[in-house]
Amino acid sequence: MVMSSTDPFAHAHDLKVVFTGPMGAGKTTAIRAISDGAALSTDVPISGIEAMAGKTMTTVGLDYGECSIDGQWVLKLFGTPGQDRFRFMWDILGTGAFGLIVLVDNSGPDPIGDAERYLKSFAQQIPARRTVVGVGRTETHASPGIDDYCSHLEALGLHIPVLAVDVRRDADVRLLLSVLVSMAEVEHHE
Ligand SMILES: Nc1nc2c(ncn2[C@@H]2O[C@H](COP(=O)(O)OP(=O)(O)O)[C@@H](O)[C@H]2O)c(=O)[nH]1
Ligand SMILES: [Mg+2]
Repeated sequence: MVMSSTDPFAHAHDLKVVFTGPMGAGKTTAIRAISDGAALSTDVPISGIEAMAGKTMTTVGLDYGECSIDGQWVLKLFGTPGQDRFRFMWDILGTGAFGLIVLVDNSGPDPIGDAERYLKSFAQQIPARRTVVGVGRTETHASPGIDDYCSHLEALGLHIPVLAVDVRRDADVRLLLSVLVSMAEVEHHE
Protein backbone atom coordinates (compact mmCIF):
# COMPACT_ATOMS: atom_id res chain seq x y z
CA MET A 1 0.00 0.00 0.00
CA VAL A 2 1.48 3.31 -1.06
CA MET A 3 0.35 6.47 0.68
CA SER A 4 0.65 9.62 -1.34
CA SER A 5 -1.05 12.95 -1.60
CA THR A 6 -3.25 11.53 -4.35
CA ASP A 7 -4.31 8.60 -2.20
CA PRO A 8 -8.06 9.04 -1.72
CA PHE A 9 -7.81 7.55 1.76
CA ALA A 10 -4.82 9.63 2.85
CA HIS A 11 -7.09 11.95 4.78
CA ALA A 12 -9.31 9.21 6.24
CA HIS A 13 -12.23 9.48 7.40
CA ASP A 14 -13.63 12.45 5.56
CA LEU A 15 -14.30 11.87 1.89
CA LYS A 16 -15.63 14.59 -0.36
CA VAL A 17 -18.18 13.42 -2.90
CA VAL A 18 -19.57 15.61 -5.67
CA PHE A 19 -23.07 15.09 -7.06
CA THR A 20 -23.54 16.52 -10.52
CA GLY A 21 -25.93 16.26 -13.45
CA PRO A 22 -28.49 18.38 -15.26
CA MET A 23 -31.13 20.50 -13.60
CA GLY A 24 -33.91 18.36 -12.20
CA ALA A 25 -31.89 15.15 -12.13
CA GLY A 26 -32.22 15.00 -8.35
CA LYS A 27 -29.00 16.31 -6.80
CA THR A 28 -30.77 18.33 -4.11
CA THR A 29 -33.24 15.51 -3.45
CA ALA A 30 -30.45 12.93 -3.12
CA ILE A 31 -28.41 14.99 -0.67
CA ARG A 32 -31.49 15.73 1.41
CA ALA A 33 -32.52 12.06 1.41
CA ILE A 34 -29.18 10.78 2.68
CA SER A 35 -27.91 13.47 5.00
CA ASP A 36 -27.70 12.55 8.66
CA GLY A 37 -28.05 16.07 9.91
CA ALA A 38 -29.87 18.94 8.26
CA ALA A 39 -28.80 19.37 4.67
CA LEU A 40 -28.09 22.82 3.38
CA SER A 41 -29.15 24.07 0.01
CA THR A 42 -29.56 27.38 -1.65
CA ASP A 43 -32.68 26.72 -3.71
CA VAL A 44 -34.69 29.71 -4.86
CA PRO A 45 -37.96 29.96 -6.82
CA ILE A 46 -37.36 30.03 -10.55
CA SER A 47 -39.10 31.87 -13.29
CA GLY A 48 -39.07 32.03 -17.05
CA ILE A 49 -38.09 29.15 -19.30
CA GLU A 50 -36.87 26.92 -16.52
CA ALA A 51 -40.19 27.14 -14.71
CA MET A 52 -41.96 25.86 -17.82
CA ALA A 53 -40.41 22.47 -17.18
CA GLY A 54 -42.60 22.22 -14.09
CA LYS A 55 -39.78 22.76 -11.67
CA THR A 56 -40.41 25.49 -9.12
CA MET A 57 -37.10 25.68 -7.29
CA THR A 58 -33.50 25.58 -8.42
CA THR A 59 -30.13 25.53 -6.73
CA VAL A 60 -28.20 28.75 -7.25
CA GLY A 61 -25.19 27.99 -5.10
CA LEU A 62 -24.66 24.48 -3.93
CA ASP A 63 -26.10 21.69 -1.88
CA TYR A 64 -24.27 20.33 1.12
CA GLY A 65 -24.89 17.40 3.39
CA GLU A 66 -23.03 14.75 5.33
CA CYS A 67 -23.54 11.09 5.99
CA SER A 68 -21.52 8.26 7.40
CA ILE A 69 -21.14 4.99 5.59
CA ASP A 70 -19.94 1.56 6.67
CA GLY A 71 -19.39 3.08 10.11
CA GLN A 72 -15.98 4.37 9.13
CA TRP A 73 -16.27 7.03 6.47
CA VAL A 74 -17.82 10.42 6.81
CA LEU A 75 -18.89 11.54 3.39
CA LYS A 76 -19.14 15.26 2.71
CA LEU A 77 -21.65 15.62 -0.08
CA PHE A 78 -21.60 18.59 -2.46
CA GLY A 79 -24.21 19.15 -5.17
CA THR A 80 -23.24 21.27 -8.14
CA PRO A 81 -25.46 24.15 -9.18
CA GLY A 82 -27.26 23.43 -12.44
CA GLN A 83 -27.09 26.68 -14.30
CA ASP A 84 -24.19 27.38 -16.60
CA ARG A 85 -23.42 30.74 -15.05
CA PHE A 86 -22.36 28.88 -11.90
CA ARG A 87 -19.96 26.64 -13.76
CA PHE A 88 -16.98 28.33 -12.18
CA MET A 89 -17.99 26.56 -8.98
CA TRP A 90 -17.42 23.14 -10.53
CA ASP A 91 -13.66 23.53 -10.35
CA ILE A 92 -13.89 24.58 -6.74
CA LEU A 93 -16.15 21.66 -5.90
CA GLY A 94 -14.06 19.15 -7.84
CA THR A 95 -10.80 20.11 -6.15
CA GLY A 96 -9.75 17.45 -3.67
CA ALA A 97 -12.85 15.41 -4.34
CA PHE A 98 -12.67 11.72 -3.66
CA GLY A 99 -15.55 10.65 -5.88
CA LEU A 100 -18.20 11.72 -8.33
CA ILE A 101 -21.84 10.75 -8.68
CA VAL A 102 -23.45 11.75 -11.97
CA LEU A 103 -27.25 11.80 -11.81
CA VAL A 104 -29.31 11.85 -14.98
CA ASP A 105 -33.04 11.85 -15.71
CA ASN A 106 -34.07 9.06 -18.06
CA SER A 107 -37.12 11.06 -19.20
CA GLY A 108 -34.87 13.73 -20.73
CA PRO A 109 -34.12 14.05 -24.45
CA ASP A 110 -30.55 12.72 -24.26
CA PRO A 111 -29.74 11.31 -20.85
CA ILE A 112 -26.78 9.23 -22.08
CA GLY A 113 -25.29 12.35 -23.68
CA ASP A 114 -25.85 14.18 -20.38
CA ALA A 115 -23.99 11.47 -18.49
CA GLU A 116 -21.07 11.66 -20.91
CA ARG A 117 -20.94 15.46 -20.76
CA TYR A 118 -20.86 15.64 -16.96
CA LEU A 119 -18.32 12.80 -16.71
CA LYS A 120 -16.04 14.67 -19.09
CA SER A 121 -16.47 17.94 -17.22
CA PHE A 122 -15.01 16.42 -14.08
CA ALA A 123 -12.59 13.93 -15.66
CA GLN A 124 -9.53 16.09 -14.93
CA GLN A 125 -10.26 16.15 -11.25
CA ILE A 126 -12.09 12.91 -10.51
CA PRO A 127 -11.12 9.77 -12.44
CA ALA A 128 -13.63 7.34 -13.94
CA ARG A 129 -12.56 4.69 -11.46
CA ARG A 130 -14.06 6.81 -8.69
CA THR A 131 -17.26 7.69 -10.51
CA VAL A 132 -20.76 6.17 -10.48
CA VAL A 133 -23.74 7.06 -12.69
CA GLY A 134 -27.28 7.02 -11.24
CA VAL A 135 -30.22 6.99 -13.66
CA GLY A 136 -33.56 8.28 -12.36
CA ARG A 137 -37.15 7.92 -13.52
CA THR A 138 -36.56 4.50 -15.06
CA GLU A 139 -39.89 3.38 -13.61
CA THR A 140 -41.71 5.55 -16.14
CA HIS A 141 -38.98 5.74 -18.79
CA ALA A 142 -37.34 2.36 -19.31
CA SER A 143 -35.48 3.44 -22.43
CA PRO A 144 -32.56 3.92 -22.79
CA GLY A 145 -31.76 0.88 -20.70
CA ILE A 146 -28.88 0.57 -18.26
CA ASP A 147 -27.13 -1.65 -20.83
CA ASP A 148 -27.29 1.20 -23.35
CA TYR A 149 -25.49 3.49 -20.91
CA CYS A 150 -22.86 0.84 -20.19
CA SER A 151 -22.11 0.09 -23.83
CA HIS A 152 -21.91 3.80 -24.69
CA LEU A 153 -19.47 4.45 -21.85
CA GLU A 154 -17.47 1.29 -22.56
CA ALA A 155 -17.05 2.47 -26.15
CA LEU A 156 -15.46 5.63 -24.72
CA GLY A 157 -13.14 3.49 -22.61
CA LEU A 158 -15.00 4.38 -19.43
CA HIS A 159 -15.69 1.44 -17.14
CA ILE A 160 -18.19 3.04 -14.82
CA PRO A 161 -21.00 1.42 -12.85
CA VAL A 162 -24.46 2.59 -13.92
CA LEU A 163 -27.37 2.04 -11.54
CA ALA A 164 -31.08 2.71 -11.85
CA VAL A 165 -32.04 4.74 -8.78
CA ASP A 166 -34.83 6.75 -7.26
CA VAL A 167 -32.96 9.37 -5.26
CA ARG A 168 -36.06 10.09 -3.20
CA ARG A 169 -35.22 6.82 -1.43
CA ASP A 170 -32.29 7.08 0.94
CA ALA A 171 -31.45 3.39 0.36
CA ASP A 172 -30.86 4.10 -3.33
CA VAL A 173 -28.58 7.05 -2.59
CA ARG A 174 -26.74 4.97 0.00
CA LEU A 175 -26.22 2.27 -2.64
CA LEU A 176 -24.60 4.77 -5.02
CA LEU A 177 -22.25 5.90 -2.25
CA SER A 178 -21.46 2.33 -1.15
CA VAL A 179 -20.52 1.35 -4.68
CA LEU A 180 -18.31 4.42 -4.94
CA VAL A 181 -16.51 3.72 -1.66
CA SER A 182 -16.06 0.02 -2.43
CA MET A 183 -14.55 0.81 -5.86
CA ALA A 184 -11.96 2.97 -4.17
CA GLU A 185 -11.31 0.35 -1.49
CA VAL A 186 -10.55 -2.21 -4.19
CA GLU A 187 -8.16 0.28 -5.79
CA HIS A 188 -6.60 0.99 -2.41
CA HIS A 189 -5.84 -2.66 -1.70
CA GLU A 190 -4.51 -3.53 -5.13
N1 LIG B 1 -40.85 10.06 -10.26
C1 LIG B 1 -39.57 10.25 -9.96
N2 LIG B 1 -39.21 11.46 -9.53
C2 LIG B 1 -37.92 11.65 -9.21
C3 LIG B 1 -36.95 10.63 -9.35
N3 LIG B 1 -35.75 11.14 -9.00
C4 LIG B 1 -35.96 12.42 -8.67
N4 LIG B 1 -37.29 12.74 -8.77
C5 LIG B 1 -37.89 14.06 -8.54
O1 LIG B 1 -37.25 14.96 -9.43
C6 LIG B 1 -37.04 16.23 -8.80
C7 LIG B 1 -35.55 16.55 -8.79
O2 LIG B 1 -35.39 17.86 -8.33
P1 LIG B 1 -34.04 18.38 -7.61
O3 LIG B 1 -33.61 17.40 -6.56
O4 LIG B 1 -34.30 19.78 -7.19
O5 LIG B 1 -33.01 18.32 -8.83
P2 LIG B 1 -31.61 19.07 -9.00
O6 LIG B 1 -31.86 20.22 -9.92
O7 LIG B 1 -30.71 18.05 -9.63
O8 LIG B 1 -31.15 19.50 -7.64
C8 LIG B 1 -37.62 16.11 -7.39
O9 LIG B 1 -38.93 16.65 -7.41
C9 LIG B 1 -37.65 14.60 -7.14
O10 LIG B 1 -38.68 14.24 -6.25
C10 LIG B 1 -37.37 9.34 -9.82
O11 LIG B 1 -36.59 8.37 -9.97
N5 LIG B 1 -38.70 9.22 -10.11
MG1 LIG C 1 -30.66 21.34 -6.93
